[in-house]
Amino acid sequence: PRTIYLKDYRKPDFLIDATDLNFQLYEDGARVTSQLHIRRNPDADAFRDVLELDGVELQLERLLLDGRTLNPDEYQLDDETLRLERLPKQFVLTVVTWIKPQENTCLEGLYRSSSMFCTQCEAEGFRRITYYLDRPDVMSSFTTTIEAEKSRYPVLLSNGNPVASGESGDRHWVKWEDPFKKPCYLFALVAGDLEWVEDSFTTMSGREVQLRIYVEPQDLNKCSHAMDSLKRSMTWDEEVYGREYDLDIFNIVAVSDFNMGAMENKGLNIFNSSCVLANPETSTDSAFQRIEAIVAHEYFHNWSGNRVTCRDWFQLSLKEGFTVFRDAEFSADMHSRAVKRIEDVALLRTMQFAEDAGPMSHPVRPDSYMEISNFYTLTVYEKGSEVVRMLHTLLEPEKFREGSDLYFSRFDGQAVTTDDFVACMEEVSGQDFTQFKRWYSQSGTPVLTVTDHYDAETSEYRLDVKQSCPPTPGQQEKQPFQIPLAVGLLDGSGKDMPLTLKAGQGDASGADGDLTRNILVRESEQSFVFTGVTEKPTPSLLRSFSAPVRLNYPYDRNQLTFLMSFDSDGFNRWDAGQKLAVSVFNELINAELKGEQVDIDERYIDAMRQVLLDDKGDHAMLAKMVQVPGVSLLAEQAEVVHVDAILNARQRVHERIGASLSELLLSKYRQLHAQSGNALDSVSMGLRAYKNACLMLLAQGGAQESVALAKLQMQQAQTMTDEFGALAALVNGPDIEAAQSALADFLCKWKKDQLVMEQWFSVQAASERHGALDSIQALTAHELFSERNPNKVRSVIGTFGGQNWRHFHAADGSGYRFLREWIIKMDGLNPQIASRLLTPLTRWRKLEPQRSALMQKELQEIMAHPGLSRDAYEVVSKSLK
Ligand code: HT7
Ligand code: ZN
Repeated sequence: PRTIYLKDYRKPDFLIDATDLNFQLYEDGARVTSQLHIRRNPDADAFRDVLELDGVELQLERLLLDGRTLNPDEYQLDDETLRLERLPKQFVLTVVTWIKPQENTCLEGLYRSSSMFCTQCEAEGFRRITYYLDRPDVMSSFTTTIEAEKSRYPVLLSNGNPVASGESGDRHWVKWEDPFKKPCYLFALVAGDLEWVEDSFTTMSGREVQLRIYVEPQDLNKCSHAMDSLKRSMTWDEEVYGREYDLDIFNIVAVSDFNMGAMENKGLNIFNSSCVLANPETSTDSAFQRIEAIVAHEYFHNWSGNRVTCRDWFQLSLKEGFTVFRDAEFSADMHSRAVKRIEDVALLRTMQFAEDAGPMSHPVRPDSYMEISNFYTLTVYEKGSEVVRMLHTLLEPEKFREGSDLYFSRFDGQAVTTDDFVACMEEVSGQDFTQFKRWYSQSGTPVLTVTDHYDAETSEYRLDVKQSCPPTPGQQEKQPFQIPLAVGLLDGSGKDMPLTLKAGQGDASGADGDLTRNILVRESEQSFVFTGVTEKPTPSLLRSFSAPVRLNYPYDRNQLTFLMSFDSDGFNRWDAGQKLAVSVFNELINAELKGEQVDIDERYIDAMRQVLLDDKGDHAMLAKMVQVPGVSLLAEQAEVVHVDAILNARQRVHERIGASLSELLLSKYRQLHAQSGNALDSVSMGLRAYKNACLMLLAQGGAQESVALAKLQMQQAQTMTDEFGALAALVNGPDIEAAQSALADFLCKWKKDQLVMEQWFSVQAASERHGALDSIQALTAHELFSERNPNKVRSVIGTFGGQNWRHFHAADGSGYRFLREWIIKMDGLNPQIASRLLTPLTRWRKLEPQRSALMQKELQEIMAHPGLSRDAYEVVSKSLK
């Protein structure tokens, strides 16, 4: 496959001013007639008189130029392009294609999900519908007419507003008009026998917007949470960003077969049903929170993505990084800011850091790709959001808002770049972000190594900061980054000391006397001196995770327990606990590798005890504080991953927590259980999260009492959080029979609900006890499993590869072999899904030699498979390089 480079970007030679689409939908296929009003681009870099339209798996039925049918010798057609030459300056091209949505298993373009037709066009799906200039910088006015059998497809939807409709015989049609120009990746169509819930929203200028969520009839009772979330998002975007919705209607549709979470098509968002449907009986609190965040994310794209879009796909983070930042701030405002930050940083540290250190490592703005779908990554999304967060920190909220206002007004209706975005931030703040922009162009996770020195005589406290960034594919050497490092200094009683930075010793945001200062690290080695520091402080570094870096500071365990108790920064209190836990784990792992026995440091158990004894703290936060670091985090932090040693260390820690803290855990559990109830507010959710964390710790520690408690909780549960929390505790607890019978009861109760069943599949696929390979194979043979449904494949195969460290990494290589077989099977059906399943195998270089060799062998087998998709080829070939 061909590699596409950012440096080769050229403006389009032709523009499409208007796109009129007509869809005739049938049971055996669809006829698409498009009328494209095309003209030469007056601003083209160097005009070439060749129009190359993208098209994949299309049957071309007719092609007309200004109404005249073209003969096959007047154009050239191959697998991916339709080429026309010697064209007038301006013309109407009519293209008639026949496509087969029924046979579309890759779920790009127009496809069937259950009994409906739906589309997914980002990034390059539109070319599977008709021949087109399928690139985001070609923006066009769309009208769409959909015609289908009325009884099967009473609902016909597209972007914009419905402007006409009619019927003839058993068929009907609706014409939609989108008043905003858009690139074709934002096109959408849905046809089906759907029902809907409706509400309305009055915008800040007083316009009334009709809001609808369309679902299959059995899901009507699962829409209210998404609707409320949508209205909250609309209000928040008006209040925080001054962004008003711009159409008269906003539609959401839930579909069960979808490759990602959701899609922000203009005025017609399409959602994976798991990311929009919820009610308390069937959905956990985490699902409620995830849905709220995704509804917000897609809605926010209306401005950050749709009104202002990307010039090319290298700029993907322009819309995704910014929109993730926006949705994270929304969630932080709706719930606990510290908890949201903890969740986001935990994801970044375990998954994005691993990506950035692996063979697919790429900058936030990649400079090349073979298949763009492979670049919808944690780096583009989550690290991209961290980059925007740093700009927010550097500008502070008011200036950042000014910059965002300038960006939206200057580039409204245009397709632009991350440089354009940063230029707006420079312009309003007067800051120079030349160095800062390295965050977009350099890959890899920077490492900050900090040491300190206190001088009692001068009352000066100095931080010596070194930065470096490891080599990544294609980037051996890195230039220093501009890094905002948030610092606080605690006195002996745990209080923040006012901070004064010595003049001439680097810059920092904020003012002298502030309790947290963002010092600006720009050099590879730099020192910062604080004056008036009356005693040797304990530094609280990288508060709120002010930059996406690895921080090395030689904390001793006493300092960490001190920070856990006293740091005024909630995130850093949690992080001190994490650091303490990781250092204890590393000690255990290293000892085991040397064949030695060490005791588990009592300070860790004591710190856990202190958390459990805390009666005042926020429960959602305490739930995070008692969590034992997962295998993925420990593996990510290791130089070489020794799976058995990590699993054994975790087992020992869990047993020790069970032995030392089970009384406390039991009483905490009982206390929280009595308080938690079934309400959906943040406080109740926090209580349930903490309660279920205690139950899980009891179960993992082997406490027999956990079995009876979990059974009872399951029987009496009024929310899925409690029911599923109890099931998970049984599945990870000491009584295998109790777990089997709970799984059977759960299946019997919920087998009609696909989304609940996805949870049932994944709790088993992740389980060290119940997720041995033969059980996983049995799950894939289950009548409710379907290889055509991405959610099911993710629940079983994705969870097994990504979370089940014991059985996926079985020493005989059986887990790797199984995954390879599934990757090859899925590659023939749905390459995007196959490519994502590859991730755990791509980490082979980090594993100890025997496992590493077994994993590498499976990758080589995949590589040798004939007809491998471009998606899988890119990932496998880069992993083996
Ligand atoms: N912008 C959306 C991206 C997306 C997507 C990309 C590739 C293949 C399928 C997809 N479905 C949705 C999602 C978002 O970030 O909002
Ligand atoms: Zn997005």
